Amino acid sequence: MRIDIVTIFPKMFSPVLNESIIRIAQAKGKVKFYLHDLRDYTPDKHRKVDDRVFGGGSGMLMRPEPLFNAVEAILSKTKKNKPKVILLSPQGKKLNQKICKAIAKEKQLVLLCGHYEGVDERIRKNLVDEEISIGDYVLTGGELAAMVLVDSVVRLLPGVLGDKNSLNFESFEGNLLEHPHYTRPANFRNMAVPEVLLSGDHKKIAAWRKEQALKRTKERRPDLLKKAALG
Ligand code: 9D3
Repeated sequence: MRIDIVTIFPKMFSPVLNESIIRIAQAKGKVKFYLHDLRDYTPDKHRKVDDRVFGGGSGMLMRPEPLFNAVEAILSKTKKNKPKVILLSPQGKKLNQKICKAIAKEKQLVLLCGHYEGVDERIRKNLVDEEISIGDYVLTGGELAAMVLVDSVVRLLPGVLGDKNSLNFESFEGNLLEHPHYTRPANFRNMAVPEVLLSGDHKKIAAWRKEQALKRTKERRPDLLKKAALG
């Protein structure tokens, strides 16, 4: 997968892209990142990316020229693919694992990081294929949201994670929270691991885990149980 990221803060990305799974995915050739400083695509010498709102009101908007120029420059360099252009914005569809899986099937993404009060509506209407939010809280811009999207999508690319692990996980994904997990020592500062997990009785262990997962989901995320019942 090729991922182009358009942002006024390209330096924010290097620490995230150069650690852990994302770094390994690049080393394995599974993903390649191209960072674009939006100010390089401004038509004026002041490198201005924002402007006031027509009709009045407080705050500034991303002006259309730099974003259109940036996306067009990226498209002209990558003619083979038809990239999916994604705007990170609080008005977007709320990200979930199903959307991550769909995005992981794309050959190329162009991620646009919004700022200020938002973007000129012509960007949304004529440049963007999909608008994504990462949840109902206010960020200062789209950069951290783009990193969340990248992290959740790159780990799904074939060959990035051990496939055994990921397949195991799929069967439960989105339905239930996980049961509690323990590792050694069996007794740590007088806090004991539940007896059943040390019993070697795999049927009993499976039943305990199922029950714990249900209990935990009921307590913390009843919304997930409702969805599981419907699906
Ligand atoms: C006063 C209205 N605000 C909307 C809640 C304006 C506004 C606040 C923050 C507009 C943009 C932003 C910057 N946020 C993002 O660009 C953003 C975001 C977010 O704030 N929350 C969750 N997901 C995302 S994706 C991009």
